[in-house]
Amino acid sequence: MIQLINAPSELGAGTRGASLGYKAIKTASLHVDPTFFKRYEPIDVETANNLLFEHVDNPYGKRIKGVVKMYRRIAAQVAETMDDQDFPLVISGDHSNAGGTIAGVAQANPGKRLGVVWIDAHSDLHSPYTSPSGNVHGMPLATAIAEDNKESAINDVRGTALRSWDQMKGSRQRVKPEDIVFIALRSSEEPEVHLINKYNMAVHRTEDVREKGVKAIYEASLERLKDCDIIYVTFDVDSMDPEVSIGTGTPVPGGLTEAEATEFLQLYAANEKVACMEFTEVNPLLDDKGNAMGEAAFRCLKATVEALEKRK
Ligand code: 6HN
Ligand code: MN
Ligand code: MN
Ligand code: MN
Repeated sequence: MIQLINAPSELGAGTRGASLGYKAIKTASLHVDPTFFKRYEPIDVETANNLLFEHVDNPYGKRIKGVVKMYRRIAAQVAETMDDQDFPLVISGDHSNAGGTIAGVAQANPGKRLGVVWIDAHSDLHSPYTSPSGNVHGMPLATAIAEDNKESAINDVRGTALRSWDQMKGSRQRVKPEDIVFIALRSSEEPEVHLINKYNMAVHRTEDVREKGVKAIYEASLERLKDCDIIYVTFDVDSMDPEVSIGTGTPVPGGLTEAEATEFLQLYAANEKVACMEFTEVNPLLDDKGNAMGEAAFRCLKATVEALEKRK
């Protein structure tokens, strides 16, 4: 059974509104498939968005204590869902939550090698030592590989931010860095590029998708992850071009079309190795075309769920 998990935390984002992403997607469903969220009623993860109203005291890991709280809650829910042999499909507010999702997948699958497909304009490989913004949604993938990247440090991190960061990244890698594949990546800062090169992570840019086609890139990603037992696929909607995805916190030109994104999601959803997926970073407050982003995300979600259903 597919289990939607609604985790509308926006503590890791730099702009406000991603906690409304799930509501935007649900509202969009009314025009397209009004019974969808009755058939796939999500489990709600309790948020800590009340912390948005408190003073930010960690410039290099803004609201990081709250993000750690969300990690624990999301990891527990994802692990429980997998223990129940259901498929967790997480709809999260900002992308920091994905670190909790990955922790939950790892927890429920001890001894299994976990690969990650990161469909995103960004690589989200920062640590508090390297982050240019201090926004924790730029850090989840570094927690999955337990990477400080101190050799690229630009920030002098101390105190509670450090303790929270150590809690987030845990003491061991949940994912091997060479088991990460990026799709539609086009905005990384220097410390992230350093890690991508150091660990030889696989990168497929939008141009590569255009040149070779979605299917070929999908197949290349599977070849790369052939020694992995299970795969987690994350879908940051800013992987799509701002023409589709203006309703997101950090849009970047040169992204996927909705059709390309949908084809990727359908292919991954149909693959038995894929054990968990996540949709993230829908922000209707930034959408200048009504709820266009929520509508596109809902169409992508529906196509994903239909492909998952066909597996059985
Ligand atoms: N996301 N690399 C930038 C930063 O502030 O760390 C942007 C991160 C965006 C994160 O979209 O999930
Ligand atoms: Mn992201
Ligand atoms: Mn992004
Ligand atoms: Mn709007």
